[in-house]
Amino acid sequence: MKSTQNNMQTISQGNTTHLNRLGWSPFFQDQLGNEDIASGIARVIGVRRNSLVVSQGASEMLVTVSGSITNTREAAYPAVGDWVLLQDSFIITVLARQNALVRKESGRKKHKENDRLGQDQVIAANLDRVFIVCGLDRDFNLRRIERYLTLVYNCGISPEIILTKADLHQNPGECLDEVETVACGVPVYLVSARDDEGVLALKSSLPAGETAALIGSSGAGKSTLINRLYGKDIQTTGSVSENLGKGKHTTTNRDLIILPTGGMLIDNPGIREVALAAGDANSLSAFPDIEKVARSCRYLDCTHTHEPGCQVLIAVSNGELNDERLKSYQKIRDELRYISDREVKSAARVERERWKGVAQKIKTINKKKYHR
Ligand SMILES: Nc1nc2c(ncn2[C@@H]2O[C@H](COP(=O)(O)OP(=O)(O)O)[C@@H](O)[C@H]2O)c(=O)[nH]1
Ligand SMILES: [Mg+2]
Ligand SMILES: [Zn+2]
Repeated sequence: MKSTQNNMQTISQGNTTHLNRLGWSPFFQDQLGNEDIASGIARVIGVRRNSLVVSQGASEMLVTVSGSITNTREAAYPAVGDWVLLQDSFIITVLARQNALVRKESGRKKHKENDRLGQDQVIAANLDRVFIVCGLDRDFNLRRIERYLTLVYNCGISPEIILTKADLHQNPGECLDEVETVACGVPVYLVSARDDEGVLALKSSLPAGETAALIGSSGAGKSTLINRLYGKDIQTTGSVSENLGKGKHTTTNRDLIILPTGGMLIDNPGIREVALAAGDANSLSAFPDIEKVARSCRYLDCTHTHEPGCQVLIAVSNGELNDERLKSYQKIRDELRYISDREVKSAARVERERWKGVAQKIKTINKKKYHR
């Protein structure tokens, strides 16, 4: 206890005001032990192929990851938004995350051959909010929004929705109404390149010291929006940058942007496939309307596909629930079941291996005993 207090003093004498601006909080402070006093604290604001950009509030630097971290699981590797401890220009510790936006690694085909799912990939860590960005052009898709909502809820973060390119749609208000039917109370913002109204509303909702991540398809307008919120073109936008962007993400591009107003935004390269990571298949926060009706189904484990006394099917036939939305719900639910089954199985396999090892040891011990 005493050492923590000493430690706090040491840090507060240092650069804690700078760190607070980056979102430093007691949650992270409490993780520090006495031995950390000499280390620098920093937040990851950019991830490059072989290095990371970190900020200490007043200064930024390029660092690499120490060997012990390189060898850990993908999910434990520092991600944008992580708080880390530095020694020289090495990251030696990644502090425990308050939360993380996680999805399955893309390129599942590669893993299919091995009959296993991709690893969890951390998109961003330590977030106050996540904005799902969707353009009112070809990008507009309610089913994809539902998948994103599920992804974010499953990470324990409250999602919000931003509809961009309102200027490209004849009747953006109609889209807004449609999205509100799947948003179920989640805030929805409408923005356009043509006017400032929506952007200003969004801007005023971003307090200093808070971190928000933007996710959505490539081309949805995330970087354009960040530039407008920033008041200057700092992120590359458009299809040209997307083609160049693959693996060539230049160092001029930041992943975590600190707005002049103090709020922080995490830009993300477009997600081609919304691959859900694990989540509770029996409670889908993105579908409160369906789950509410489902509570009156005759069977507790009703799948809402054929069961007699299924209130969900009745609601669909009455037109109270949308059929497409029910299908989307069932698809997501089945997917999450599949993922958690796989994870349980692989955990069971690990356990079996462990016991095999233990049994082997016991055998050897017994052999020694009896052959004495
Ligand atoms: N008409 C219109 N075009 C937009 C708007 N926002 C973005 N764009 C365009 O959409 C393209 C992709 O935008 P970008 O910000 O790079 O998308 P990102 O991949 O999500 O970062 C660019 O050519 C932008 O100029 C908008 O509100 N209206
Ligand atoms: Mg972009
Ligand atoms: Zn049912």
